[in-house]
Amino acid sequence: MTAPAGEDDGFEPLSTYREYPPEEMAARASAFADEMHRRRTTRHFSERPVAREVIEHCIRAAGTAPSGAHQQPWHFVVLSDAAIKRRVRQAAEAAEREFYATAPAEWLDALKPLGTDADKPYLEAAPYLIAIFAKRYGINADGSRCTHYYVSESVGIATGLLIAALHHAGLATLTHTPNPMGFLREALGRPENEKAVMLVVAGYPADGARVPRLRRKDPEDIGTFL
Ligand code: IYR
Repeated sequence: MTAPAGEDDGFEPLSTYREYPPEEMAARASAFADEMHRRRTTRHFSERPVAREVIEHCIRAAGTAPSGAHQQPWHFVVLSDAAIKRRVRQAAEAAEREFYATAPAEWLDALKPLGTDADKPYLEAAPYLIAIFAKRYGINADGSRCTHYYVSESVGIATGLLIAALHHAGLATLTHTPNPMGFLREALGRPENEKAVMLVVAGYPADGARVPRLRRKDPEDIGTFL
Protein backbone atom coordinates (compact mmCIF):
# COMPACT_ATOMS: atom_id res chain seq x y z
CA MET A 1 0.00 0.00 0.00
CA THR A 2 2.97 2.33 -0.29
CA ALA A 3 4.31 4.00 -3.41
CA PRO A 4 7.87 3.32 -4.47
CA ALA A 5 10.25 5.71 -2.73
CA GLY A 6 10.36 9.13 -4.31
CA GLU A 7 7.17 8.56 -6.36
CA ASP A 8 3.81 10.21 -5.68
CA ASP A 9 1.02 7.78 -6.54
CA GLY A 10 -1.63 10.31 -5.56
CA PHE A 11 -2.50 8.54 -2.30
CA GLU A 12 -1.93 9.54 1.33
CA PRO A 13 -2.44 7.76 4.65
CA LEU A 14 -5.99 7.63 6.03
CA SER A 15 -5.19 9.86 8.99
CA THR A 16 -8.65 11.21 9.88
CA TYR A 17 -10.34 7.92 10.83
CA ARG A 18 -11.23 7.57 14.52
CA GLU A 19 -11.92 4.24 16.19
CA TYR A 20 -14.14 4.15 19.31
CA PRO A 21 -14.40 1.35 21.85
CA PRO A 22 -17.41 -0.88 20.96
CA GLU A 23 -19.65 0.45 23.77
CA GLU A 24 -18.88 4.01 22.77
CA MET A 25 -19.56 3.15 19.14
CA ALA A 26 -23.00 1.80 20.05
CA ALA A 27 -23.73 4.78 22.29
CA ARG A 28 -22.74 7.22 19.55
CA ALA A 29 -24.84 5.40 16.95
CA SER A 30 -27.83 5.44 19.28
CA ALA A 31 -27.41 9.11 20.24
CA PHE A 32 -27.15 10.13 16.58
CA ALA A 33 -30.28 8.17 15.67
CA ASP A 34 -32.11 9.85 18.56
CA GLU A 35 -30.93 13.25 17.42
CA MET A 36 -32.06 12.61 13.84
CA HIS A 37 -35.41 11.38 15.14
CA ARG A 38 -36.01 14.80 16.61
CA ARG A 39 -35.78 16.35 13.14
CA ARG A 40 -39.13 17.39 11.79
CA THR A 41 -39.96 19.23 8.63
CA THR A 42 -42.01 22.30 9.45
CA ARG A 43 -43.64 24.92 7.26
CA HIS A 44 -43.77 27.51 10.03
CA PHE A 45 -40.65 29.64 10.19
CA SER A 46 -39.67 32.65 12.28
CA GLU A 47 -38.03 35.71 10.72
CA ARG A 48 -35.39 35.62 13.44
CA PRO A 49 -31.95 36.04 11.86
CA VAL A 50 -29.34 33.28 11.89
CA ALA A 51 -25.59 33.91 11.57
CA ARG A 52 -24.29 33.33 8.07
CA GLU A 53 -21.35 31.44 9.56
CA VAL A 54 -23.69 28.61 10.62
CA ILE A 55 -24.88 28.13 7.06
CA GLU A 56 -21.30 28.25 5.78
CA HIS A 57 -20.34 25.38 8.12
CA CYS A 58 -23.41 23.37 7.07
CA ILE A 59 -22.51 23.76 3.40
CA ARG A 60 -18.98 22.66 4.26
CA ALA A 61 -20.51 19.53 5.82
CA ALA A 62 -22.69 18.94 2.73
CA GLY A 63 -19.60 19.20 0.55
CA THR A 64 -18.07 16.19 2.31
CA ALA A 65 -20.55 13.89 0.53
CA PRO A 66 -19.06 11.13 -1.59
CA SER A 67 -19.72 11.65 -5.29
CA GLY A 68 -19.35 9.76 -8.55
CA ALA A 69 -15.65 9.86 -9.55
CA HIS A 70 -15.30 12.57 -6.86
CA GLN A 71 -16.69 15.12 -9.30
CA GLN A 72 -18.66 16.91 -6.56
CA PRO A 73 -21.46 17.81 -8.98
CA TRP A 74 -23.27 20.24 -6.68
CA HIS A 75 -23.62 23.94 -6.08
CA PHE A 76 -25.44 25.65 -3.22
CA VAL A 77 -26.88 29.14 -3.66
CA VAL A 78 -27.78 30.75 -0.33
CA LEU A 79 -30.57 33.33 -0.54
CA SER A 80 -31.09 35.74 2.33
CA ASP A 81 -31.87 39.02 0.57
CA ALA A 82 -35.53 39.95 1.10
CA ALA A 83 -36.11 41.05 -2.50
CA ILE A 84 -34.64 37.83 -3.94
CA LYS A 85 -36.65 35.68 -1.51
CA ARG A 86 -39.81 37.57 -2.52
CA ARG A 87 -39.08 36.93 -6.22
CA VAL A 88 -38.48 33.23 -5.55
CA ARG A 89 -41.68 33.04 -3.51
CA GLN A 90 -43.71 34.68 -6.26
CA ALA A 91 -42.31 32.40 -8.96
CA ALA A 92 -42.71 29.29 -6.78
CA GLU A 93 -46.29 30.17 -5.88
CA ALA A 94 -47.17 30.71 -9.54
CA ALA A 95 -45.77 27.25 -10.34
CA GLU A 96 -47.57 25.71 -7.35
CA ARG A 97 -50.93 27.27 -8.25
CA GLU A 98 -50.65 25.54 -11.60
CA PHE A 99 -49.61 22.30 -9.87
CA TYR A 100 -52.51 22.28 -7.38
CA ALA A 101 -54.98 23.09 -10.19
CA THR A 102 -53.82 20.28 -12.46
CA ALA A 103 -52.12 17.55 -10.36
CA PRO A 104 -53.64 14.05 -10.48
CA ALA A 105 -56.16 13.34 -7.70
CA GLU A 106 -53.96 10.52 -6.34
CA TRP A 107 -51.06 12.95 -5.83
CA LEU A 108 -53.26 15.58 -4.17
CA ASP A 109 -54.72 12.87 -1.89
CA ALA A 110 -51.21 11.76 -0.88
CA LEU A 111 -50.40 15.37 0.09
CA LYS A 112 -53.53 15.90 2.21
CA PRO A 113 -51.94 14.78 5.53
CA LEU A 114 -49.22 17.39 5.03
CA GLY A 115 -51.73 20.23 4.69
CA THR A 116 -49.80 21.87 1.85
CA ASP A 117 -51.20 24.36 -0.63
CA ALA A 118 -49.87 26.89 -3.14
CA ASP A 119 -49.13 29.52 -0.46
CA LYS A 120 -45.47 29.52 0.51
CA PRO A 121 -45.04 32.31 3.10
CA TYR A 122 -41.98 30.56 4.56
CA LEU A 123 -40.05 31.32 1.36
CA GLU A 124 -40.02 34.94 2.55
CA ALA A 125 -40.12 34.51 6.32
CA ALA A 126 -37.19 32.12 6.82
CA PRO A 127 -33.78 33.81 6.94
CA TYR A 128 -32.26 31.38 4.43
CA LEU A 129 -33.30 29.52 1.31
CA ILE A 130 -30.58 27.23 0.04
CA ALA A 131 -31.07 26.38 -3.62
CA ILE A 132 -29.30 23.16 -4.54
CA PHE A 133 -28.10 22.75 -8.10
CA ALA A 134 -26.84 19.58 -9.76
CA LYS A 135 -24.06 19.98 -12.29
CA ARG A 136 -25.37 17.65 -15.01
CA TYR A 137 -21.99 17.75 -16.69
CA GLY A 138 -18.72 19.56 -16.08
CA ILE A 139 -16.92 22.08 -18.23
CA ASN A 140 -13.22 21.52 -18.91
CA ALA A 141 -10.69 24.35 -19.01
CA ASP A 142 -10.90 24.33 -22.83
CA GLY A 143 -14.69 24.71 -22.71
CA SER A 144 -15.46 21.09 -23.69
CA ARG A 145 -17.93 19.01 -21.67
CA CYS A 146 -16.93 16.37 -19.16
CA THR A 147 -19.41 13.65 -18.24
CA HIS A 148 -20.52 13.53 -14.61
CA TYR A 149 -21.48 10.19 -13.09
CA TYR A 150 -24.21 9.34 -10.55
CA VAL A 151 -25.26 12.98 -10.35
CA SER A 152 -28.63 12.47 -8.63
CA GLU A 153 -27.18 10.02 -6.13
CA SER A 154 -24.29 12.36 -5.31
CA VAL A 155 -26.45 15.48 -4.96
CA GLY A 156 -29.01 13.49 -2.96
CA ILE A 157 -26.36 12.44 -0.46
CA ALA A 158 -25.01 16.02 -0.21
CA THR A 159 -28.55 17.30 0.38
CA GLY A 160 -29.06 14.72 3.14
CA LEU A 161 -25.84 15.78 4.83
CA LEU A 162 -26.87 19.44 4.53
CA ILE A 163 -30.20 18.76 6.22
CA ALA A 164 -28.51 16.72 8.96
CA ALA A 165 -25.95 19.50 9.51
CA LEU A 166 -28.62 22.21 9.73
CA HIS A 167 -30.64 20.11 12.17
CA HIS A 168 -27.55 19.33 14.23
CA ALA A 169 -26.79 23.07 14.42
CA GLY A 170 -30.26 23.68 15.85
CA LEU A 171 -32.11 24.95 12.81
CA ALA A 172 -35.47 23.86 11.46
CA THR A 173 -35.58 22.85 7.81
CA LEU A 174 -38.05 22.26 5.02
CA THR A 175 -37.27 20.66 1.70
CA HIS A 176 -39.27 22.42 -0.97
CA THR A 177 -39.42 21.22 -4.56
CA PRO A 178 -41.33 23.76 -6.61
CA ASN A 179 -42.92 21.99 -9.53
CA PRO A 180 -41.63 22.90 -12.10
CA MET A 181 -38.52 24.62 -10.74
CA GLY A 182 -36.72 25.50 -13.96
CA PHE A 183 -37.22 29.19 -13.10
CA LEU A 184 -34.58 28.98 -10.36
CA ARG A 185 -31.62 28.52 -12.67
CA GLU A 186 -32.22 31.71 -14.61
CA ALA A 187 -33.48 33.69 -11.63
CA LEU A 188 -30.29 32.88 -9.70
CA GLY A 189 -27.93 33.28 -12.65
CA ARG A 190 -26.67 29.69 -12.71
CA PRO A 191 -25.04 28.25 -15.86
CA GLU A 192 -26.72 26.02 -18.44
CA ASN A 193 -25.04 22.82 -17.18
CA GLU A 194 -26.79 23.12 -13.79
CA LYS A 195 -30.26 21.94 -12.86
CA ALA A 196 -32.12 23.10 -9.74
CA VAL A 197 -33.10 20.09 -7.66
CA MET A 198 -34.33 21.47 -4.37
CA LEU A 199 -34.79 24.46 -2.10
CA VAL A 200 -33.90 23.86 1.54
CA VAL A 201 -35.56 26.41 3.81
CA ALA A 202 -33.64 26.97 7.06
CA GLY A 203 -34.23 29.05 10.15
CA TYR A 204 -35.78 29.05 13.60
CA PRO A 205 -39.25 27.55 13.80
CA ALA A 206 -42.00 30.13 14.38
CA ASP A 207 -43.47 30.36 17.88
CA GLY A 208 -46.23 27.78 17.92
CA ALA A 209 -44.90 26.01 14.81
CA ARG A 210 -46.85 22.87 14.04
CA VAL A 211 -46.07 19.66 12.18
CA PRO A 212 -48.33 16.92 10.90
CA ARG A 213 -48.72 13.96 13.26
CA LEU A 214 -46.70 11.41 11.31
CA ARG A 215 -45.32 8.03 12.25
CA ARG A 216 -41.94 6.88 11.03
CA LYS A 217 -41.51 3.30 9.91
CA ASP A 218 -39.83 1.05 12.48
CA PRO A 219 -36.25 -0.05 11.88
CA GLU A 220 -37.48 -3.64 11.25
CA ASP A 221 -39.71 -2.30 8.48
CA ILE A 222 -36.99 -0.38 6.68
CA GLY A 223 -34.03 -2.69 7.12
CA THR A 224 -33.27 -6.37 6.65
CA PHE A 225 -30.22 -8.19 7.94
CA LEU A 226 -29.33 -11.30 5.96
N1 IYR B 1 -44.44 21.03 -4.55
C1 IYR B 1 -45.74 21.12 -3.89
C2 IYR B 1 -46.38 19.81 -3.64
C3 IYR B 1 -45.68 18.87 -2.74
C4 IYR B 1 -45.30 17.64 -3.24
C5 IYR B 1 -44.75 16.72 -2.41
I1 IYR B 1 -44.33 14.85 -3.17
C6 IYR B 1 -44.55 16.98 -1.05
O1 IYR B 1 -43.99 16.04 -0.20
C7 IYR B 1 -44.95 18.21 -0.54
C8 IYR B 1 -45.50 19.16 -1.39
C9 IYR B 1 -45.68 22.00 -2.64
O2 IYR B 1 -44.58 22.35 -2.19
O3 IYR B 1 -46.72 22.37 -2.11
